[in-house]
Amino acid sequence: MRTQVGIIGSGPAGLLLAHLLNKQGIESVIVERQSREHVEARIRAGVLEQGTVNLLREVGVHARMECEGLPHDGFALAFAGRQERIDMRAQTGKGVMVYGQTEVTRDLIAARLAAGGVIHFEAPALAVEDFASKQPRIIYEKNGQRHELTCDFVVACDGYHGIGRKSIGEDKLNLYEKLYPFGWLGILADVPPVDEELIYANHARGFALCSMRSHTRSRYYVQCALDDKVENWTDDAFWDELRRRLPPETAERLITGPRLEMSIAPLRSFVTEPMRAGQLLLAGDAAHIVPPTGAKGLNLAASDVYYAAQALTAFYAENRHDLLDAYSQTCLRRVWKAVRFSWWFTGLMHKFDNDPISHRLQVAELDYIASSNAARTSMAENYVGLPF
Ligand code: FAS
Ligand code: PHB
Repeated sequence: MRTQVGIIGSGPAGLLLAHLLNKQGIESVIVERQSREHVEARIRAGVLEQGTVNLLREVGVHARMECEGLPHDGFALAFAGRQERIDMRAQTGKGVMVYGQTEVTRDLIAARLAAGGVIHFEAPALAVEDFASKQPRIIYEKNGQRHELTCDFVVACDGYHGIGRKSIGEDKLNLYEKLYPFGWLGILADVPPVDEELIYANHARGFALCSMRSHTRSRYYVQCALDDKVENWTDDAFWDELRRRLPPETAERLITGPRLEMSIAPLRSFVTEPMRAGQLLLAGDAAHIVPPTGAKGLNLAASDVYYAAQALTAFYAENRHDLLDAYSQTCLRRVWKAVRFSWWFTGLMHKFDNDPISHRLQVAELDYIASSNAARTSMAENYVGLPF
């Protein structure tokens, strides 16, 4: 089998890339390890930057987001028993869209298949071969049979555990990694959100986040130990711990209910350099991971594939190689700024040790941000997303 661009992975990166390429008349095929049901059941990110919203509009996969998504102009920082709002719209002229990654993925898959796009589900890629040549091949398995997909280019959008990086050989890459000594315990429940906007809470017991998926479905997180387990938590234990970490008047408003889902995600900062080897490009989590504190993961995947689509379009339309040659550097310039913001915001909001001065320093910085227009602007412009 042959195509112009072979894509590994049907997460947000792979799906959005296929749509962007299709818009330019460039053919692609996606191979995805999991079933469609599995991919569409994943519960992950919740916040879309304006740039990501613009790309979904550009590829015409925005109708449900416009209808069901929640435009937000601000979020709150909760600390020392109080809540301070960061007005993104006033500080930057921009906001964000609260619309779950689960829905984005469902919308992108449905639109791709409706347009006749090819997504091979339950088709794990085993390797990428000959990516130094002009005819790289994706070796994948489907129904127990081994298949080869010959391409002009391969874009590995296969996440942190994918084979894209491994095909290049991690010994040939510069890998930067920081593991955080805690995780996020998340609950999804059909209860109204405690507030109209997101609340990021710093507390001596640990971090908490109040988010949502709609006016009737909420997503909450509490920082937990790395070795914690979902089975250690009853629903009530989660709600009690969340209440302890919120300002009293917010905690009083909390409406609780039974979990639809509960899971623990580890936190890491991870960057791969470079993000290209010959005709093989890396995009999204395949190349970098950020702690979800800054809501950057999904949005970095979007900017990577924006740059990849621009570079591939210049190649096919004008036989230009310059954007391809600059792909890695262009992506990484934005990636590292988002990695830095996510690392900084994670350091500001989470409990790292039991040293009393650590929490006092965090509260002092939060108090400074609340009282400084310059600090609020800096935080807001990073949160809404730096320009593509
Ligand atoms: P993805 O991991 O989404 O997609 C990769 C795809 O490749 C998957 O479908 C996988 O099955 C497939 N694949 C892997 N190996 C393959 C192979 N060998 N062959 C074929 N297919 C293969 N970000 C936020 O901004 N906020 C959050 O709250 C947040 N929460 C998260 C919670 C968890 C548990 C995880 C893991 C991530 C979370 N993220 C969050 C980050 C997340 O949203 C990612 O940034 C986003 O999914 C990135 O999209 P992709 O790069 O497409 O990678
Ligand atoms: C979510 O709604 O899942 C969410 C929102 C903001 C974050 C992380 C996760 O920073």
